[in-house]
Amino acid sequence: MPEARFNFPKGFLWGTSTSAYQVEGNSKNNQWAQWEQQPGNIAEGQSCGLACDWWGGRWREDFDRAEEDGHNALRMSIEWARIQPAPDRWDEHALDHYIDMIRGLTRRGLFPVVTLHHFTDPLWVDEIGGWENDEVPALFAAYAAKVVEALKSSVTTWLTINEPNVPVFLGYLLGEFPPGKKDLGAAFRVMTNFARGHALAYHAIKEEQPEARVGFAHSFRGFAPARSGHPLDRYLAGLYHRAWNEFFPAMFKNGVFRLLNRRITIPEAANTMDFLGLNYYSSDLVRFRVSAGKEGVFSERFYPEDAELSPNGMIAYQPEELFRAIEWSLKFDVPVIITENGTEDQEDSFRRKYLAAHIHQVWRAVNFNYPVRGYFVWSLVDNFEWQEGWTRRFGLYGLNTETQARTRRPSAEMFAEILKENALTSGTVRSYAPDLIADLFPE
Ligand code: IFM
Repeated sequence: MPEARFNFPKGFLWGTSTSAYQVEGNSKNNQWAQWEQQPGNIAEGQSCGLACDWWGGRWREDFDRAEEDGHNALRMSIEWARIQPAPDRWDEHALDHYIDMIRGLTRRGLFPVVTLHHFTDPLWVDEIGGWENDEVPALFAAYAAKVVEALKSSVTTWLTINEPNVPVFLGYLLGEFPPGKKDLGAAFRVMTNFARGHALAYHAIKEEQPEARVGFAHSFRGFAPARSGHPLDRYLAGLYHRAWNEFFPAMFKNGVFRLLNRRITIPEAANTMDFLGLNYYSSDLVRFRVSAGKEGVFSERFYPEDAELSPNGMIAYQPEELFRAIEWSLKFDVPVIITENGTEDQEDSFRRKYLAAHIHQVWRAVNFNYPVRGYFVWSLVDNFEWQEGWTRRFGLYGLNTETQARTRRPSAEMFAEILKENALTSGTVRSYAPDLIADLFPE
């Protein structure tokens, strides 16, 4: 049977995403390392430990894997606590280490996309109150300038902050991330300071490197009313959408945003997004309830009853929502990179279908001429999944944390085949995700 193909444009970025704390290992000088020590914070009492040992040099073998699999890009992050271990000290050796890693990427033909902040803060920042302290945005911008000065000969594409909405919700409303608070006032303050931190870093980076492309990585979730005709479900789904999805990108376009009874104005944040990094995994239904849920809001969020779920129930299979997210993002009028998409799946029984279906949605968007420039799988190798520890395995490659051995999952093979073709073909889908063949390539 002749092969059918969904082709991608030449130069489309294909790669994986990682973050420093989750892969480097032996990262002790930040608030997450401290948070891990407190009983009850991490699943099964686990800890990050050596992680994938990138700080010990195993980035080399993993970058080789990415190159061998035909990736042309890789997203990694820089650990603020390593670069600035104390307020008055820059660690030039740590900078050299990252310079080596970035050279390691470019030598292998992997275009570097670099995140400056991915959930972790140096302990000294935590000790002055973290992002609740209004001084922290400027401190972050100074660190960003330092990194950009050191890496600008090889890096042009920067993400200031990864998913600022996640630590706001999980750290200040749900108590699942450090500092473990449930305090709406603090959540507002941190949200505002993340936005200021992004804005100040954007301007500092541009000053250092005018040709830089600067964005942030945004966690998008769809929120739909559980009962479409129910006014409170509708109101709450809209509220989640505004708070979770709209606040940061709208602020980086307009410099102002209204949420609940507040009008937050940050003039220097206007027009500080050269592109949008979109991280998409799943979407929720929202239902009103008479008592306050764990987020302090009178609602509950859940996946549709008939949704197919990842093995631990963490991710729901709703690929069309990625297309919807891309359509929603068009109003910001900037190019989009899918900076994260993927699923936990130790046995690789669900991931191939999940990835193929989402890549198909990206193709649909590209086919509509929407400005999507790249797609990054979370993640290259299993890594430390924050409060879930090692119980959630997101890698194209499995990791044995005892021996540091990597195992190539079939999803890595499938991704390599897609990249080799620069297309999702019927042959690939038939071999790796046969359940999708009738949907994607109907006869
Ligand atoms: O592992 C995380 C990552 O750090 C941020 N985005 C979501 C991933 C999977 O949960």
